[in-house]
Amino acid sequence: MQSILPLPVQGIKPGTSTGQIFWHNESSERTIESYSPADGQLIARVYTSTRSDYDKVIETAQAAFQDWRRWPAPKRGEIVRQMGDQFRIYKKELGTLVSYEMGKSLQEGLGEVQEIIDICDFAVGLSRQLYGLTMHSERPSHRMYEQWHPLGVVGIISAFNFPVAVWSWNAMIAWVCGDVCVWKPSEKTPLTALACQQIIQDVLRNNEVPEGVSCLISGSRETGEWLSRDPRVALVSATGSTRMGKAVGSAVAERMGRSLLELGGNNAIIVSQHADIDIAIPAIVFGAVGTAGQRCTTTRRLIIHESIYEEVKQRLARAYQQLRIGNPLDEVNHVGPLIDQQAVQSYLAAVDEIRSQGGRFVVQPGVVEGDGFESGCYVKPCIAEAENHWPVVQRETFAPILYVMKYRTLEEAIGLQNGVPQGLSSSIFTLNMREAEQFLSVAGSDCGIANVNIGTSGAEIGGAFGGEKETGGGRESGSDAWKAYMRRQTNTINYGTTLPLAQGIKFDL
Ligand code: UN1
Repeated sequence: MQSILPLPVQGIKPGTSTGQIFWHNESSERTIESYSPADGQLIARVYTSTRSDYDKVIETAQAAFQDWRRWPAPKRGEIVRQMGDQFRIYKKELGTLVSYEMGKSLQEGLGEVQEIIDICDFAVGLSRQLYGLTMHSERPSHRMYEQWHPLGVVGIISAFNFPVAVWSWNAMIAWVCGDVCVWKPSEKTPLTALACQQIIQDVLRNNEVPEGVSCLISGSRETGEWLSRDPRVALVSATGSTRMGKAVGSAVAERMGRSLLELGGNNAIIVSQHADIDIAIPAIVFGAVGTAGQRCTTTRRLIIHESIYEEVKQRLARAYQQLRIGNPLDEVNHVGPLIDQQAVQSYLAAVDEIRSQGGRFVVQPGVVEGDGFESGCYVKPCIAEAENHWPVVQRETFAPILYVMKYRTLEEAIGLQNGVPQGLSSSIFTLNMREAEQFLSVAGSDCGIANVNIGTSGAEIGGAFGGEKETGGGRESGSDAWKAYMRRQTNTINYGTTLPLAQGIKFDL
């Protein structure tokens, strides 16, 4: 069995991988250090790509596109099918590495690899369904139809919180569409990205896939800027903070490129007086503390009907007492660490701000210390009574902080739910059909995802994933999100013997 990491791990050269990992002679002296937030250990150093490494990667990717785009889409699907098989084989190893490098629970690390497997299956089917429409022409003996062609080089900027799944949502779909991919993973999780390249390497080699179809570059913000500003990169798909997304979006727009943005969320659950509270409680707790509050779909706000406010609050406080915080690789634990100490600082800053604004903690915050917590990255999930308009509530803090507030009428609840700059995920717990339908109606949730009787996180890959407003408007993964990775061409064919013009225009010579 091959290792899921190129060995030796220490001192990996710029990760310009095409499956066949390039080993450039020239490489920067600069490295990224990957520390595990689970135990604070330095796992590896990875060299960052230099500008000249980057240019070589893009040139190789461009050349690969010339060939890859001519492969029939179902043949490209076959490559993705084989990749899915590889991820099935290495699910445990990759899931464990995700858990160790990123800090999410092993269950969630494995779940993330399952998302890769699922999107591979989805993409294989899709490879036979990249449908265009046909139209009836207004002119006799004319045929009109549309077809979808690949875009070219797709840049993928992914975040630390889903270090491998988000890449796969983009890459697997882009590949069946005929694009080639250049992946810049988060500098906080470079190893899991290398592991993915290693896992698909044999599939690329054995099938003689042109070198450059799958590329990896490593670096920080500057490397992302190269992608955003580069007219050779047709589409930049970026997942991360709204701040990063604004920078990427405007740089790409400046050169009339395409971007697909999947940015911050500030997701709320409305708990109606008609809710089944027994299912609402675990959904809220998983949504708020899962991945230690570091999903973009994390439940950050809870809008509770005043008649059940005290009851829900108390039941949540009791549920939070059961939470076990600790090493994510130990399956008894529910909550792992935050990604790094900088994340702990922003958690603490948010806690201070909640207090100074008059917020009252129902479940107390704090940093966990002592044996097993030496990395300094473990924090206590907390619940605070807060008001929706406070600046701290209006912004996304990537930590397990849940704000609770009450409402009287459903209109008021929907107003609070929508009353933030972000628009990713939302949900309502109610058994009342009118309430549920109102929440999903045109006058209901303004988010890209709106659920009934399930939480805000844990979306399946079959749906289009993404959100509105400052979340960026992009859609990834399932449904017809594939269209973002292709260009549409409208074709009109005249098989007659005359040249009638559209709109009845006469032009006789
Ligand atoms: C993200 O947090 O960036 O819906 C993605 C979910 C996951 C994906 C989250 N399937 O929570």
